[in-house]
Amino acid sequence: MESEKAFFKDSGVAIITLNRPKALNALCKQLVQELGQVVSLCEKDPSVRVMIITGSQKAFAAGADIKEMSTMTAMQVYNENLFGELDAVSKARKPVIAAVNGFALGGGCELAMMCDFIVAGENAKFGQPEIKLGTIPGIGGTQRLTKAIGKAKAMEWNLTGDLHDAVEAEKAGLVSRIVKTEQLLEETLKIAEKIASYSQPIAALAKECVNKAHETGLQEGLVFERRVFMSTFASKDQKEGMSAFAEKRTPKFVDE
Ligand code: DAK
Repeated sequence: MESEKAFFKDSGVAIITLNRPKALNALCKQLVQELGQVVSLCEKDPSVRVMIITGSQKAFAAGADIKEMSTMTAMQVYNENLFGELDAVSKARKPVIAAVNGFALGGGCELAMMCDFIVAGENAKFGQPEIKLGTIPGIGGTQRLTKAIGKAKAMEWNLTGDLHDAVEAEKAGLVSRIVKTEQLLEETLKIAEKIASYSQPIAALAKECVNKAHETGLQEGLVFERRVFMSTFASKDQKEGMSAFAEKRTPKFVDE
């Protein structure tokens, strides 16, 4: 197995670890296939409420596997729908957090950006170095990155291929927070467990609304948000959440 998963059933958080140390977790076809399968399984597994995708202390993922990719033809890339399995990450309804230590380069940075947000260890390094290889990003490095950090920085990152540390990435808005390298998983778990303690459908709706902001104009997004807000009032969890507040007790959400 090039990737592995560990379940923390009590808290509902699944930790998916990229595990290909000999190549700094470079995304070969097998790893990507397994990752897509594991994420799809987690989506279906009711005991999983939130996913964390992480790597090692040295590398989240140093990009697509350059050696495997180098001899591919354009038609092979198209016919195989190379890395199409990663749609499982970007289209997941459950929250997915990237916990990044070390290198998140090329496809690795793009994978992290497919997650809902990125928590970075102090030693994290991000970049889109494809230009150095005579190519460009293929799964969001020019698109999601531009939406995340704006045109000027995304342009510079893509045109220079330079690496950027965690502080720079956080300042740019790519990373939601920085934690100590050794505490990356522990800190990310705390965030994931907090999210897992809330109503799952309400979290999924909140996620849909934030994503909508990326895909549409402000007025349309505001109407969408208003409709979704209204729909939460049809849920048991909204009634429970507000009653619990008034009664000064912890809510017991039932995901309905
Ligand atoms: N691919 C294959 N092997 C890699 C690799 C990669 N991306 N990155 C590292 N490795 C391997 C190294 O070859 C080395 O293997 P051995 O020589 O020991 O066999 C081992 O990992 C350790 O790496 P280094 O010896 O280089 O370690 P250093 O600490 O000295 O340097 C580094 C770390 C991360 C700075 C360096 O390894 C590096 O620059 N790596 C390449 C980073 C990179 O250029 N990444 C972008 C790859 S292109 C697509 C969608 C997406 C993509 C493509 C298509 N479609 C939908 C069509 C994505 C493209 C990319 O990501």
